[in-house]
Amino acid sequence: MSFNLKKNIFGVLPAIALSFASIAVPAVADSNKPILIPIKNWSSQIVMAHVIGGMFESMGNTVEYVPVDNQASFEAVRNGDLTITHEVWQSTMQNAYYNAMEKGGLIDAGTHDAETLEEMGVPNWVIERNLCPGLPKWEALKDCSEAFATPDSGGKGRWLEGPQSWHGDVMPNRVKGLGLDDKWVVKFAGTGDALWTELAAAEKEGRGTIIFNWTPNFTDASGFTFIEFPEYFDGCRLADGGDLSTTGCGSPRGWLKKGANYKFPKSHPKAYAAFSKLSFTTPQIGSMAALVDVDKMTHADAAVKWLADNEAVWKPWTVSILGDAN
Ligand code: TMO
Repeated sequence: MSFNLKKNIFGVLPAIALSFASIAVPAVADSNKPILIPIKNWSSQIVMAHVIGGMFESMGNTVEYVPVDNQASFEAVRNGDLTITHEVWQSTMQNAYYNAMEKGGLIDAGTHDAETLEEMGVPNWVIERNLCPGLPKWEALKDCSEAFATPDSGGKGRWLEGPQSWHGDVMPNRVKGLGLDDKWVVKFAGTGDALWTELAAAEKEGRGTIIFNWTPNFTDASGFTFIEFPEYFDGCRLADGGDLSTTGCGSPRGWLKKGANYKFPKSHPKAYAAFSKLSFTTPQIGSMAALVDVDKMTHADAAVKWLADNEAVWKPWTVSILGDAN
């Protein structure tokens, strides 16, 4: 087995084999098969995919980026169509994550330092201009919907949710559960980027806006306030057994996890060790998003810059216990 692996590497990657030969040959080498990394549809996830891919490449691995639907991606990790998943948001993804784990094939690869929240909110200037007196308490929404009406909202306030593929009907059920459906209507953004377009447009036009947003994100730095809804509890949502007396519950503050296909630690022991060690903070993830959403870089360029600016953060994760940093 180790003979075959060695032959494989020496045959297919002669340049790397040479550099191995000039130092000690490590006891366990990573497979030369590409590590399959998911690309979803929000900025920090895509930049982080390239950041982690760049880390793996710096260790001599090859990577491939695979565009995936978020909810289907956990099954893809389970069956090996993806090697890793690097941003598992508790509030909206824990069910799919634990379902895949229970079926077998997806393993827990640790937790980021950042705490997460995915929730409706307003840019701070909505509060400063007092466009909805009483915010951030949700009860304020009973009396300010007119200030949030748009041409497509039929006279009600527009509650701008992210793309429907992210959370299904959680928000329509929230609005009904809170008894706000005669005042507010949920509209789904076509893309994540449409949320930031709306933020900029509303500020320019000086009108109120309420959008779905999350932390960590670039808006942590620019000023955004999440609305305080009735507290989340396990089972309050419709999909988890709740009914309209409970679906008004807000989102939980939660963890941000990583996962991997169960073969990853065996096929790529060094990359797996680095992946299980890596842990990003709220400002680190916010800065990955900001390079794209504020500075307008491409995701790939943003990752190159982030890696160059943060070597002291990520390099230590790539050093294996064999002292072989490759
Ligand atoms: C999964 N997201 C961070 C977009 O809510």
